[in-house]
Amino acid sequence: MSETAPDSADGNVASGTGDNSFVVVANRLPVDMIIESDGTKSWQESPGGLVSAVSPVLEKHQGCWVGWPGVTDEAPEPFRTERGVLLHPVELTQHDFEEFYEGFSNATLWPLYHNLIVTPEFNRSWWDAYRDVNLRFATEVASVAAPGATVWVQDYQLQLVPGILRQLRPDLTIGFFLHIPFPPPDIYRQLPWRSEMLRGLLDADLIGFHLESNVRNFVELCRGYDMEVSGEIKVREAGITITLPNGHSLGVGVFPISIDTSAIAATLAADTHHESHGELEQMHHNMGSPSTVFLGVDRLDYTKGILQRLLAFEELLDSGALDPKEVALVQLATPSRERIDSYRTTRSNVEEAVGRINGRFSQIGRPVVHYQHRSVTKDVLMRYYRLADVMLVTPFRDGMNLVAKEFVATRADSSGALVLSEFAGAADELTQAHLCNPFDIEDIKKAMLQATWGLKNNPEAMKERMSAMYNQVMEHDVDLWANAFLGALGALEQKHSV
Ligand code: GDG
Repeated sequence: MSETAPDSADGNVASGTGDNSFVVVANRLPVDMIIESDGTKSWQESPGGLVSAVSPVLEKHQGCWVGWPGVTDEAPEPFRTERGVLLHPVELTQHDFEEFYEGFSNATLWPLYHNLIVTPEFNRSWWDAYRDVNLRFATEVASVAAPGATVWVQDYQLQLVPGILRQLRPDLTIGFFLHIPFPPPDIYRQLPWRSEMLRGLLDADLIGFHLESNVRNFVELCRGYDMEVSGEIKVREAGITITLPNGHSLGVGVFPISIDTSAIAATLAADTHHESHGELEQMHHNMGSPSTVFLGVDRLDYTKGILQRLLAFEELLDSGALDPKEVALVQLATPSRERIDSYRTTRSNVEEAVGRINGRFSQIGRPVVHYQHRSVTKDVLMRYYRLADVMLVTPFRDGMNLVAKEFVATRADSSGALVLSEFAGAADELTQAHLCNPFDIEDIKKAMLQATWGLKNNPEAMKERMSAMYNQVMEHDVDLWANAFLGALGALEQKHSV
């Protein structure tokens, strides 16, 4: 956990002078405020892929991050982190949290954009809250951004911000990046507020998506609204131009997000020290020294397919294809959106399966499934990645999935194997993984067995596969993603101002 201290001596702090030339706005700040029962307040890293990807970018630019501090009815003063990022908190009330965050963002948009894995709920008062909170975020950004600043709006919770910001501050250059999939138009069109939502987004100068298929869906939707679309889909470029009836034009492109490979390399290098003290061996020993360690690392979310991979593992143990004395599965499940019904159900199904599998196949003192419903530090997470023989990433749908890339980045020695869902965005790039259809338990089982068999019987071919994926991740890191997006945004800005 990284702790940051408010630094009220900073010149920018709390002044709201609008002198920030680069502003990122996201629903959450990269740190959450923790309030202990005695009222003591501290900060800890907030979970999730957006923070993992965007934090290193802002640290490099020494920019300003506008977002919610993770607790309701609290408005801490802006402060600068140890790494030089100015954090500008936006207050959310308990009502906002329930209706904007849990409601519209995570019970309407999240399932809608993830192809209806659960049924989205459409609730008019949640939409009102979404509009109110988007207005608040946009107003905060307008107050901190310098004249002519670049503002990078992040993700599905803030799709109205570009439109509001364009009204408030026509001088700004506005980029938008969607971290989750963009659904086929037929699904998007279920949204009762589809036109207003789309209109809000289209006031950006550049919209980025992870995948070509996301851009295709978006462009098809825009064509349905009689917008002029030109150009062709390009990767790391704004290949498509959309022109609105009012003359505003924007770029659209594929910008596959990635990970901070140099930070991972630094963590791994520092961890060599621990290894010399046998930390990794000790962890392996504590698990009962299994010959194959399977690993899952996910926010506990129904999109991630955690239950399906557990059921596949159970069937493999049941059939004797895997020997419970030889294998172990570690599942790290970070708590997420815990009050939403579908998340509660997912947790209870996962925990029931963990209990049942351990009841059926474990020895006393030697569980076959090691399950943790808490977050771990980045250092510890890296050690789990290193410990794993077979990484299991089996989402039903995922914008990208950084966990798959992080695991691969720990494999400079080309060891191990990755079982990866075809429906994770990362499958477009990590084509040497053992790909599987997460809706088909037989297919997950097949991929798990092929990976296990390959590591034992065909190590050279497995090394070639991992080495190809390692090179792919190393050559396409988060810097490339951010530089490509911001470069394309800068080029559009110049074009407009000529
Ligand atoms: C969204 C999209 C897209 C997980 N547990 C712990 C921990 N993590 C970190 C991982 C990774 C991140 O959280 C999870 O990122 P993912 O990409 O896998 O998934 P989402 O949170 O759903 O992210 C996704 C992403 O945005 C970026 O655009 O790839 O498709 O859904 O970095 O390492 N970190 C720590 N402790 C944990 O216990 N410290």
